[in-house]
Amino acid sequence: MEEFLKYTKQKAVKGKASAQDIYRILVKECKKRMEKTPYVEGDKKLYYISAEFLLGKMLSSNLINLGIYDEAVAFVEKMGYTMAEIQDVEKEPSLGNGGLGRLAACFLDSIASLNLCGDGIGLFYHFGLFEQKFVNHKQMELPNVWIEEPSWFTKKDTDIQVSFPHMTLKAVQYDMDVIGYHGKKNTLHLFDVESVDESIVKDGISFDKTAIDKNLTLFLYPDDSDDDGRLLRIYQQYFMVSCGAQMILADCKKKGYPLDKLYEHVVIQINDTHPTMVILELIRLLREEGMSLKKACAIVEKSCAYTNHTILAEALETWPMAYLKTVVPQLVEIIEALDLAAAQRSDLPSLAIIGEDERVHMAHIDIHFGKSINGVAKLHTEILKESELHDFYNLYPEKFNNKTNGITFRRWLYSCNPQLTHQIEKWIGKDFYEDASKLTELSKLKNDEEALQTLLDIKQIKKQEWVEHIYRKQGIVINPDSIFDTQVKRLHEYKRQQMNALYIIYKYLKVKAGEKPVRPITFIFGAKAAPAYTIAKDIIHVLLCLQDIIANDEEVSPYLQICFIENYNVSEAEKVIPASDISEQISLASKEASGTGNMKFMLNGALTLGTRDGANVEIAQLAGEENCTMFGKSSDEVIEHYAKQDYCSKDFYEQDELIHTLVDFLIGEEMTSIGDETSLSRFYHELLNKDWFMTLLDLREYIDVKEHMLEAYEDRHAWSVKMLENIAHSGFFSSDRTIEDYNREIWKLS
Ligand code: 8GP
Repeated sequence: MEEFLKYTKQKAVKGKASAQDIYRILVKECKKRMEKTPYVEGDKKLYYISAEFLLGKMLSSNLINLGIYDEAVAFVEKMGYTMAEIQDVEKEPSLGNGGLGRLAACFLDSIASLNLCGDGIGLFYHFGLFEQKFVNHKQMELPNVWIEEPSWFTKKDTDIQVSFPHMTLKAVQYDMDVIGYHGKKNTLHLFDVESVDESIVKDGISFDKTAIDKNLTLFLYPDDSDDDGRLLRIYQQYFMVSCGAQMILADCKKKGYPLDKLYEHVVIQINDTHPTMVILELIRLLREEGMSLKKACAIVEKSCAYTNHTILAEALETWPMAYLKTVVPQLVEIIEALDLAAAQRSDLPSLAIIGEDERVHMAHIDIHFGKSINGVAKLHTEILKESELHDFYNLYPEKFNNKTNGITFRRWLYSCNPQLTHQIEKWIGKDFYEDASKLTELSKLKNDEEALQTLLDIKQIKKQEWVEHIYRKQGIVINPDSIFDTQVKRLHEYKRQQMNALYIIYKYLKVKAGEKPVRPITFIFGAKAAPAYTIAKDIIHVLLCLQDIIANDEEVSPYLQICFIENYNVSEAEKVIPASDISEQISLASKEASGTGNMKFMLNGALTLGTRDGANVEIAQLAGEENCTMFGKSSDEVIEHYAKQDYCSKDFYEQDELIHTLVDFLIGEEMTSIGDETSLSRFYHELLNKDWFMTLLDLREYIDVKEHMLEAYEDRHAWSVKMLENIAHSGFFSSDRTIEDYNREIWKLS
């Protein structure tokens, strides 16, 4: 680390080094070492194609994986800063939206750390997912400007071009080194269009959706509520997969691999259906190489695997054939051929590639013409097999498998919670760094009063840090001795932030009636709503209004507080998760495929308050039911309600006085005096007349168990034992384990 020392001498003496200066030095040092790091080599290579890579800031993560984190911290402190202050300088890449994108980033880290040869392929969005601002209790969207110097990405020479009917777009390639933990490196390849033009973005995030050459890589998930938006998404998807497929085949040719043995050297993991067209594009390119259609299909089927991340019907992409004819006419003949081939395997209309409505079912292409389909938690995979994709499962039972999600502990423990990490090292030694299952040894401390107190003390330190952070960021003063009850995730009705809001109304009314909680509670939220998702934005509005009503009520504010984190992203998650006491995982059972936030909270000693959904089920099994609070109707019951169509929210409203009162509050005097009546009443009517995600079904039980949980917090000893047991049993959720599973059962890399 001579670079650091040289610098210390030059600048420290003069006392002039700014946080920016130090950040630059550290990036330079990392990049120097990364350049020297050899690539992981292998006879077979994985390509993980994804519309999103929600990377988070990269400095700490790279320092950790390069093995120079402690040295860097010492340097930073010598210069009079904390690592957090230096890390703050970096802008977070805005290349993802939620779980699926963050999972892709954790996977890249684990793939390299396990010394597996595997690269990522995606798009280089200039503004990515929008930046969220709150104005008048509402979400506003702005372009998220994140590209800056120094950058972890390097522009590479490429002659890749992608042709559409009226234009050919030249690709620009940005590569980022992905360093494994004390190991070698892989690459993330992100593609941009040469003709992109940032200046067409006006008024927040509006732009001309038809100017494809200029807009293709501006935003992640551009608004698809109209035809132009939907066409743009197809342009994006095809551009991404065509660049990827061209790169993969060129790599193979360069290495001298015969293309008819592609599957021996290449495996492509398709992250949800956004990259599905890679199957079609590979077939097209192989045919251009002179291969027959039949042979090309067979080779591609053996090379591709698909991960499903959601069972929400509206998220399973189907594109009208007419759109595909407009954007990718060169693929249409292949789609029709695959549709015929699929029909020969099964004549069930539910398995067709081209539906009767002339829409192309993207997931069906993956399942028929890929070798594997996996869900992301045990329950999710069971639901896929038993109901959602049951006919497919009957046809291809051998293709279905489960890969329960995981998270990289290097970011979600070592980097975001060094205090806890060091303490764990003191307790059980260093082995857990390489093998997370070793964390179970922590259970031996469950009768050790001193250790348990240390756990509580570390939580308190993290709470204090967060309180200071949120004050600096949003000017909100939070009581660090309150209970931190946190729900941070994308905003979606199925995740039921609205149920939490109704609980807060319940609590508010209780305090007004003189029933004060033993200890103050801080309800923390963080969530972005898709710009065109009106009801989700209404829910944000409800929460922001409540935040204000409570803050301005002298009777209530000493006991209750809401803090809605603005522009919630990976960096915010890294700060709030270690500080939280309660992890809200309250989706309607059967709807959350897995969840990965739930795992991050568990690892950092927060207790789960959750439904039996997604990976919550596995969390409760591992940590022990007694160390979590589970509630709500089971996924079987929920699926039955959908089948019978017998859930009626109005019945709950009419038959339960309490629910009636809570729901009415939404359009009552307090709310309408500061909120937007149209938005509030739209949401009120949605709850009463539709409530597609059954908020009122579980509300009563939610209130009951949450009350108990808050009471249980007062037994600090018992609570700390639960914290310990959660941390001790979180090792299974390391993404290293997940990646080992993928590799053993699907990728088979050496
Ligand atoms: C998410 C699932 O909702 C979540 O349960 C799961 O943990 C995560 O994927 C990783 O598997 N799904 C998405 O993020 C998703 O479907 N995003 C679509 C908007 C693209």
